[in-house]
Amino acid sequence: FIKAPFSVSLISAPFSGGQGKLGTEYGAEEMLKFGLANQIEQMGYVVNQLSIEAPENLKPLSEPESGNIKNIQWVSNVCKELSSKVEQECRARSLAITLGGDHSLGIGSLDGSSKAYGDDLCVLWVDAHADINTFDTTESGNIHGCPVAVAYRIEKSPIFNWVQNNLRKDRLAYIGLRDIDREEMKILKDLNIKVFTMYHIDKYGISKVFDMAMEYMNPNLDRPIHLSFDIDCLDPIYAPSTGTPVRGGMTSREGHFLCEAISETGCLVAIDLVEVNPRIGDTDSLSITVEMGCSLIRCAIGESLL
Ligand code: B3U
Ligand code: MN
Ligand code: MN
Repeated sequence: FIKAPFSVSLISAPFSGGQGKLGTEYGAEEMLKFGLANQIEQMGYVVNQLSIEAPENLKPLSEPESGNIKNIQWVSNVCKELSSKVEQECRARSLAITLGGDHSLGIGSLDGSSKAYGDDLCVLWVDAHADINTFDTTESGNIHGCPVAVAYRIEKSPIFNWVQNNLRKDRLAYIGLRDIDREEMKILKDLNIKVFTMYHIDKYGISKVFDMAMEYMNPNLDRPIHLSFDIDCLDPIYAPSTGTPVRGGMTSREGHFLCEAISETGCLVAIDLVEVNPRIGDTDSLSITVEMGCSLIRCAIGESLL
């Protein structure tokens, strides 16, 4: 793939049906209200602002029988819509930034970027959680705990038949994990997926962890990277307004370092910034979290690099 100067596409995805708490659907709106588009323009980028079709319009009249899985058809419809938007922006050689919304959207954004870039695509999934439950293993029934399994076709539900299977598990790495379900642990081990937990960050430091992730999936830094950033990878001190906070997370600097390091590779082609929930916590929590989300995005596209 050709590394080239990018324009930036901000794709609003105001959807929260991948989990049970209302509020995440306002994440994108709050980041835009904080001035994200203007901030990115100030950096010298051309910014295209778009939005997926309103999720309410994509809601099926009824959901198929699906055990405890919540909103399965709705999530599928919304992700399919997001996939086409992300693919379109990637094909136009624009950096596709999906502003969530909950992390079930990752099914759509990964499908879109991988359709545009093919199986060269490398994915960094930065999260407190592994999000790799299948519809059989999930206890919560929340699809935001399953997007990796769906996108990589570990979960083969016919509802998600439209998901193209060209993502390679050997070009996937996790960073920041600290809340992994027992069944997820088994999947990660069986499929030999590369995982850097908080333990590895503590042991080696974030810089070495990033280098090891690149050495594993992108040793010559010549493959495109999709960064799927769940704000709950950070310690709740730095990102309190999120649905499933887990203590003992990454610091603000560790999060920013990761984004800066990715920016420095010149390989970044897509970002998801998900799980900001403006309805959780007070106004201080909200502004801390929203500002953090915007700041991380700016760093990932080169704000603090000379
Ligand atoms: N693994 C649990 C919890 C969880 C996953 N992602 C989030 N929470 N944000 C589940 O529901 O699958
Ligand atoms: Mn998470
Ligand atoms: Mn997640």
